[in-house]
Amino acid sequence: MSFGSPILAAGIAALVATPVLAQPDLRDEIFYHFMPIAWRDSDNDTNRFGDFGGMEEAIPYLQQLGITSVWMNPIHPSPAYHGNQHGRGDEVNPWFGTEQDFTDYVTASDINFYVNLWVAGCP
Ligand SMILES: [Ca+2]
Repeated sequence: MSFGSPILAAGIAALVATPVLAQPDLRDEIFYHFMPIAWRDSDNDTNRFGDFGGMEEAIPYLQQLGITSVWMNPIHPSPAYHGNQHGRGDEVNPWFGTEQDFTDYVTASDINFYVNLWVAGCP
């Protein structure tokens, strides 16, 4: 089986080989789902796309709602206007910010984050 990208293949192999020590029981999680492009713009860019800064600003709101996990549509570079169809799964779409912005966002709280990765859509 080939995944196309050696980086993605290595990432998937690492996930499969690494035991998960503290995986939450998803039946106990309270999820909030959104499309990153359409949620929380922080920099008033031309298209008013959502971005990691805006998502991070919304963490107190999510905590107030009692959210324990966030489920995001793909955050990877995309040729599609909606960002849901994506290319490389090992990069973040610059519409949303940088990899450091993403890291800052997902480490800013104790909320769990899940990102859709359409493996069949990766080149
Ligand atoms: Ca923006």
